[in-house]
Amino acid sequence: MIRSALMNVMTAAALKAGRGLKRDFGEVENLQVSIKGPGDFVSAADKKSEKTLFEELSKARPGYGFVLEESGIVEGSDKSHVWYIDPLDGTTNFLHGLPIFAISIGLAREGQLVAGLVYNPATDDMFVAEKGQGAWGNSHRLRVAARRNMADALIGCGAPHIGKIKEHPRFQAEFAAVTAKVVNIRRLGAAAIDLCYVASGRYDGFWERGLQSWDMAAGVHIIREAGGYVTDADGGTDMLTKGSICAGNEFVQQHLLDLIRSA
Ligand code: 2AM
Ligand code: CA
Repeated sequence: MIRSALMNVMTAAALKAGRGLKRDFGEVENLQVSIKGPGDFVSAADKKSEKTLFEELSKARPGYGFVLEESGIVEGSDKSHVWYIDPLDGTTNFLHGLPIFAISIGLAREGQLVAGLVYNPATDDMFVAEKGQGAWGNSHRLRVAARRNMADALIGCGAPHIGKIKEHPRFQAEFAAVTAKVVNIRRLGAAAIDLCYVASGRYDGFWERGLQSWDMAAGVHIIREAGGYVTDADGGTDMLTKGSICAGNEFVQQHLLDLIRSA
């Protein structure tokens, strides 16, 4: 467990927003059968979650800046701190009644990630990390998996949706290259949770393109504090600006990166 003032603030905000999301998730199932579907309802749930997170974090840490999925950039008077917030990662899952979604909160200080939290209110799974204090999942210390054989590695990925059809050929080539070398592939649909699964050793590695900074900031920090390695798809450290990510332990990350670069 991390007992710090910062983590208390982050956890309290996530639990408050999470209560609302969980309530709304309970309604989604009933809306599947309506002609209009749950689209507008989910969009409102997403915005409500963001409003709660913004208000709670602004109250507790006045002046910090924000990068928010729904509202964009909010400059703060304190130029050295920025929150990266995804109020509902895994929106498509939420919309379809799949309990794989999360609130993701990352904090950067002077441009360096220093804290991360990913919370799935449907399963009550909470992943947190703070610089120098390790990564934790529901009060257990997290460590990336130790596997050093790609043929034993379970690899997660994210696929571009129908609106990004131009990205499909590259994804399919990468998918083929990775499938040929690893034990199998998984695709959950919530990048923040996928990254925590790398941190907890459930996945040996993960890659995805077309993400945003708020999808990744918390998860990147949590993986690093769990002893893992993270780069963008070109092998650099510009994940948050390039929107691509490749993660794993030192061995798997390097081999996975080689596979997707050669695809
Ligand atoms: P979201 O649910 O917050 O949109 C799925 O592969 C992952 O991609 C999810 O984490 C999803 O986050 C993210 N993603 C980023 N941009 C997206 C977009 N424009 N449409 C759908 N998913 C997106
Ligand atoms: Ca997201």
